[in-house]
Amino acid sequence: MAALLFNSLSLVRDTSQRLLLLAKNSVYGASSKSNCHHEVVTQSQIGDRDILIVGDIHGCYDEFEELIGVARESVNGRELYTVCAGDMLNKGPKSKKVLDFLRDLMMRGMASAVKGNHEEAILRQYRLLTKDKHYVLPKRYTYLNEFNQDDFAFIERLPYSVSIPHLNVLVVHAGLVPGVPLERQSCENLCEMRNVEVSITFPWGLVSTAHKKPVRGVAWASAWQGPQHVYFGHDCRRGLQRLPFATGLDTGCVYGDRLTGAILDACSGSARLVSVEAKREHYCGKKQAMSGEQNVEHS
Ligand SMILES: [Mn+2]
Repeated sequence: MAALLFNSLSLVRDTSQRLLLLAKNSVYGASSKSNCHHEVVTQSQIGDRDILIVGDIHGCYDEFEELIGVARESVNGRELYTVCAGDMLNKGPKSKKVLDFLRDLMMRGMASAVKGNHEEAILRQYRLLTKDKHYVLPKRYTYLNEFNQDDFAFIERLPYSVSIPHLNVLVVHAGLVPGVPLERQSCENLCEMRNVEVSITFPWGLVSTAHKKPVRGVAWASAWQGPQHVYFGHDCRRGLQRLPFATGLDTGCVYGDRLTGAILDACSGSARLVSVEAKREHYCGKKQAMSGEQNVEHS
């Protein structure tokens, strides 16, 4: 790929050899994230297990446990491989329990998970705590007092994407800029974007800009044309999204709606959805989140 950098702009050729000028807030090159890495899950790791991909859990442990149970029942009690699409923690009532449960699944080779913007937010609080021993956690983060160093290290190690190549599937928390290879996507966008704006600019060609708020451009998933099918969360405003090459799974469990997962057939990768109802409204703020007006960190 040819690449040319101009301050905050870069000119690259995309996977279809079209010229792309990537603006700031868009994608190119190394991320500022300190630990921006990607995980690949191979066929030999998964074996003959179907895969359950789960949308934003946000500390809703009871619903998460129930969803896994319902999903297992639907495959006649067989073991599943679970992949969480980010924002497993924060906002909801039992983040520590979700973390412990997920880590246990991972240690037994039964799960993977990507980092979401809420895991990033937790790590920011952790960095403030380690920098200043007098730092007082904001009220909404006081539950982090239950977390130990290993817990934060676990969150830090989470990848920004999980690829399942033999099923042509990719899992990220928020989105991708169409036409740009995974290794050139910015990790900020992978866990925060909602929209993409593509415009033709003389003499550069196509300009792709990612937006965190769904104000300008279109839902990135509607512009995504593969090659992988992407499963993602983060966008409870749009809720369930079923598109030819992308499936959005954030159905607002923490706001009292549903927790949704996709069960992928081990051989064909074909997906069917499964969901459970939220036990209650765990977090007030649905109106703001649904309107897309909230600060991205809080949505
Ligand atoms: Mn999110």
